[in-house]
Amino acid sequence: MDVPTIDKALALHPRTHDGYVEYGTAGFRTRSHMLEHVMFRMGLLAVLRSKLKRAAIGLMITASHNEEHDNGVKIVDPAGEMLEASWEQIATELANVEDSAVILTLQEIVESQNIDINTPATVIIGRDTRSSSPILATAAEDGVQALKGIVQDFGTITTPQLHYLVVCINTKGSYGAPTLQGYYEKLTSAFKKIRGSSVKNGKYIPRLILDAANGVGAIAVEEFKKYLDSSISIELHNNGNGKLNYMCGADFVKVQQAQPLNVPLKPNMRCVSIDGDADRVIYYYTDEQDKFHLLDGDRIATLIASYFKELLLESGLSLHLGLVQTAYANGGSTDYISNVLKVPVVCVPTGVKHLHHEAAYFDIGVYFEANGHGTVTFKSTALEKIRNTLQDSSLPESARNAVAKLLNTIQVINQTVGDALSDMLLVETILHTKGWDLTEWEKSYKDLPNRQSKVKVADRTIFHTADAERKCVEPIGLQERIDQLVAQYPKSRSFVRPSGTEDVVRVYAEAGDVVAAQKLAAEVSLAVYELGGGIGPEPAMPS
Ligand code: NG1
Ligand code: ZN
Repeated sequence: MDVPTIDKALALHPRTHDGYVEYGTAGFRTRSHMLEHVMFRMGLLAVLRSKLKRAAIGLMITASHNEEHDNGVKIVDPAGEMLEASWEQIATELANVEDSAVILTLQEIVESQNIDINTPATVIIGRDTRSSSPILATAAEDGVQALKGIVQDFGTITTPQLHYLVVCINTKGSYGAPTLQGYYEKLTSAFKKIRGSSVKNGKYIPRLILDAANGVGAIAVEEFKKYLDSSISIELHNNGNGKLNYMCGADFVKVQQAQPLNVPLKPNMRCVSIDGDADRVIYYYTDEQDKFHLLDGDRIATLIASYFKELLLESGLSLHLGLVQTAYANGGSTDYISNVLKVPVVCVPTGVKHLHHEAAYFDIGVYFEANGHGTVTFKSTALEKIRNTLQDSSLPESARNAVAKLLNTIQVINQTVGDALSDMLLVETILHTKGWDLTEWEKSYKDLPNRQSKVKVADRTIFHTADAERKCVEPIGLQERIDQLVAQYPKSRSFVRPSGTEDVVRVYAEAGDVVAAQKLAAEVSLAVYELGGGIGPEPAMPS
């Protein structure tokens, strides 16, 4: 390690405040002015991780669906997955030590992880459109260069594009060409091939309205449009002409269960919202009575799983298909998956890192958070089996067609991480194949009415959960109180957990009717406030 060089760079990005930052659900995320030294140090850390893994590591500078004043960084491991859990603690420690202890901490990491410091390192950097992102990206680059790592800066890109690029670079192009052009070409050429020239089918019309949350996804949508030609028409709104994530985007639409700002909705028109870094997607429409209908991540997961199940049946392929959800999945969807689709379903803690990991146990693993973050993973052995089956000339033509369709569909999917725009192309492919509009899609099952709320507490680290976050073990007594409240409402369920991206405790409640869901969410919020050290105004009961 070249100590004078690191020292010099360190002086450019000093730790100017003593707020504690933690590697949470999706990396570090907080007010942007608290992050410059964190970015510099994550540049350093990414170099060490790259040396250890002998592969390129990714750094994505974004705070996703948070407000403009926040920012953050997600570290991407060589196979495109989120940073390995054991390194989250290492990252947190390095982010928080005094400037004077940085070099010592780096040396400790090198020793404890047995890193050969002479191994070359590459760090791939991307950033979203926030005004704080360029400065933070520079800090990260300075960190990489201080440890003599090579920086590959892709500038302003979406989070899933960064994951894609990391995988392509590390697999020397076998997943796809390691360029943005490669990304757009791979996804869109498969999409266009599947739909062919008859872009309309039954109730399916190749037209949609897209709300890009005024984020980086808008840039990607404009690019996609060039490659998609006339295969689908996308009317883009919130393209950056308004405030990032303000009353728009996938998170707003999902949590508020309402239409976004500045998107002119026509009755029954298919609408899509993505989030600020384009890794979440949500569908919705308003009917003739102006009633809002949401088709969220659970709905997308079930659509995809049912489609793969059909393709597997038609092709005669015997592969293990499974679905992964979190506690936020609507009870209506879980019922439908288990009892109608009859596909195995697993529940894991919040955060794609948990979902992705679990999905990888299935030959074909469909995973989605209710908020619209998810994708499909395929085991390499499954891919091989599918490819070999295509060569089997003894198969009936219908089975061969199903296998070919399966292979093309796989190309539309960004398997490296949830990708709003790849997921959208996949949903569009399935709706087109089935000849469905959103009302047809919605018929498959009924969502239970649900509410999400947030409670501010003095210290959210006192909250501990178990059973994939469905039970709260601390503060003591809170779970008993939740159980008593839940027992008052038929078909209800509620749980609480500390957020990993905001300084709040989240409350989820669902019940047989809307009023009950609202009341339950409010009562559980009050219990959190009373037993968990709530601060500020007491949660209000619905009027
Ligand atoms: P937290 O803040 O830990 O609830 C939120 C989402 C996660 C995930 C991350 C990362 C909900 C309830 N939580 O995490 O699912 O997407 O942000 O962006 O939607
Ligand atoms: Zn996001």
